[in-house]
Amino acid sequence: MQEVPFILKEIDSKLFSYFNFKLSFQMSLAIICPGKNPDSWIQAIRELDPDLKIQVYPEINEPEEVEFALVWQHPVGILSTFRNLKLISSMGAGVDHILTDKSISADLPIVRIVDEKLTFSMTNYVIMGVLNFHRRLSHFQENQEKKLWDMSDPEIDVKIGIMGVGALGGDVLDKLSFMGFPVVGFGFSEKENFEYPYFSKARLGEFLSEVNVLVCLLPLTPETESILNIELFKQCKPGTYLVNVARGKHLVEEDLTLALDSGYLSGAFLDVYQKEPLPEEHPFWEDNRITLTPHIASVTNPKAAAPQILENINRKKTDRALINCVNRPRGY
Ligand code: OXD
Repeated sequence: MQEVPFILKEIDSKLFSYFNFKLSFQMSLAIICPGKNPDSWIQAIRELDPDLKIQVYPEINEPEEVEFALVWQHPVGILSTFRNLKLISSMGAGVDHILTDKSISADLPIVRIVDEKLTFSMTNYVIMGVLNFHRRLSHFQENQEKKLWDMSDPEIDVKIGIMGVGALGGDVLDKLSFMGFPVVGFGFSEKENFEYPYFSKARLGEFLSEVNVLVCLLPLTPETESILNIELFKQCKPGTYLVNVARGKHLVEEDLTLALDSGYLSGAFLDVYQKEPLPEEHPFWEDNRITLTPHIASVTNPKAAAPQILENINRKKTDRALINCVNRPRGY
């Protein structure tokens, strides 16, 4: 038998390894959420699609297989190393943690979670903040500590201003209004035929002069960062109560203390901070005008969110329109 020339053998083995690689190539989902336990996400996704290969950061051994990524505060720059990436899903409602990574290609679609359970929890949290002020709960708790029976001023009349009237803010408006509270909305864009009195950006001062409870549910964008600052607080009705459930970066924290000291604000109910976890030495811990919780207002439930993550993966695979897609230039 004639000997196969060396060069052909070489080509043959290259082709073999190429096809072998192609055959074993599997699209996969990368879960990247450093500092968070990914187990409940893995379980929720596996229950719905046991065949989808999942790689969990930092053990992403086949980066070329990553076509989909599910992320929460990923290390900046990592997503652009997946050359076959087709879709990025946020683990939460917010996407500011993704959009701050400027290395992500501008045409990669990003989707976020819009979920009834998330909305339900957020609305209930805001209602709790509003009721705390309206029914003076912190005040009566202080009286309890002093064993003081004081029935004066049991309620404060409130009119609530919601900054950010998207999926979450819209539900908060509906539920508070249903409970009988007067409500108004504020947002950066113009809106026609909005169900509630609505103020756009140019009428911020007017909006602030109408309300004595201010709820921030705005998306974090370059335009909304630090919007809760002393200049804004000066335009509020004296003694306004602030509820911030959006992002810590909306609030200039020293300005909150200043506004409380000056009486522009009378108290605050906070769930988010510039730095999380809130450092032990932070003055907010000891300020009894502030009620604080550790970013728990509305935590994504992986079981509830997994179906829409997989729905989007399937839509992407078959080139169909995605749901809850982020408008990249708008930033939310
Ligand atoms: C979110 C959050 O964006 O939890 O969902 O902050």
